[in-house]
Amino acid sequence: MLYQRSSALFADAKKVIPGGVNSPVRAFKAVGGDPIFVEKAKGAYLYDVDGNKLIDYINSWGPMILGHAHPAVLQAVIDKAKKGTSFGMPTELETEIASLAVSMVPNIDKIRFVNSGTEACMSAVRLARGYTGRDKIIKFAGCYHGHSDSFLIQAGSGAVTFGTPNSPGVTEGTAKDTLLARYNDLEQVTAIVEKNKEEIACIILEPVAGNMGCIPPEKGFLEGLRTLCDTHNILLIFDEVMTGFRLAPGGVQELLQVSADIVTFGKVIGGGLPVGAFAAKNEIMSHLAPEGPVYQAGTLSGNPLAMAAGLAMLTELNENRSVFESIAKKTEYLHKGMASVLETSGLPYTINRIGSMISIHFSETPVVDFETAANAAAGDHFKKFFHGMLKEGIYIAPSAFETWFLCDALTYEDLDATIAACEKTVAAM
Ligand code: KE4
Repeated sequence: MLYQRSSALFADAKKVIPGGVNSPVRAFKAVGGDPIFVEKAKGAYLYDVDGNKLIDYINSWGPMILGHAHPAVLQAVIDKAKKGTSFGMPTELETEIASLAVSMVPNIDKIRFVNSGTEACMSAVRLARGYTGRDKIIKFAGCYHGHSDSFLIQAGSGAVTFGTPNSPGVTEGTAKDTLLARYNDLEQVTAIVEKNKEEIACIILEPVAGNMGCIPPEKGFLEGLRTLCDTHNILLIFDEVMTGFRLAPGGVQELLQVSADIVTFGKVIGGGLPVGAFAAKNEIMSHLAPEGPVYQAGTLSGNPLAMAAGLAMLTELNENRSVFESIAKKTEYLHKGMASVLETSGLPYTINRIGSMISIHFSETPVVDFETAANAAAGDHFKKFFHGMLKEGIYIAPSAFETWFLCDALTYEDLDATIAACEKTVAAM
């Protein structure tokens, strides 16, 4: 595989875009080398500017659950674009996609569309604070809810601490209201709540974590958070930007039968166009402007093209619900194939998987939180694995702190090719 043109384009990009990318994770900083520039994509495949064809396990970080350039999504956008691209006025289309989303997802009466997962999570926290009249939030080390100030707080060693900003520009004033806990550690969260009685507006988490690799909740964790929130009148926010409309039509609330008070969405809900959303029962959503006092707004929120893509995507998923089992089976097949290779490699490894989300960690010990994920990511095993797979034409996340996202356009031949690539890669490590 040659990447000359990608490297040349990257050099050009760096002259006019900070770091040459519009989102840091794309820059390959965690694995080294120059990022790959894409020419086009179709189904399960990426075609880069050097003419390489790659099997894609990122799928734009989740949205492309049916594969790239899905005909129904493309046609919807093309048809809508002919009628104009943005009005800043309500359209019937927004009601259509809102109604469909509300019919698919448990425990929500209303949904507000925004333009990114960050906006959805930021707005959900503001709504929780406005609804409860409380200031503090609890988040979990290793969970990512976008780049809003309140979320860019990282525990030191995973111990509970008042957040200290880990990004310049996040003020101490903001950080003090973000309390940090360890994922899957219910005891610790309970202690934080006890210590901050009546001050916590919400607990926000990825109900299945995907930003420290894929880390499913341990048995009882989500249920325990639900009980804790009910006892202390705290709102439970499920950040389903990754898991929503991916792990089940109704997301994790449906898959694991645990209810959230507010749910946030992104990625799949936009079918690859910029869409985020947050949703809850009317009792909470009625606090949102213009109905209530909690302000939130956006020029391009509910944009016709984005709504058309999202509606086409959700319609496909709603009408072909066997897709969810199909990609879960493909993910299980891939898991078993790679595990059989890694088992005899002599390398320490563990594979986390749920539905169509999967990640490999080069660690003997189970990866259940940020600390164990960080320990597994130390050293250069992942970096070698990433580049080895890339050399074999397989594109996985360029960071150990990401999950892979499978799409239903993958064939079992693609999966076999991936397992074969894994075998060659691991043999050379
Ligand atoms: P966006 O603002 O990037 O649309 O969504 C933020 C977000 C919120 N919540 C969860 C659970 C997320 O995973 C994300 C964004 N995910 C990353 C990938 N880990 C997006 C990729 C990127 O940052 O470029």
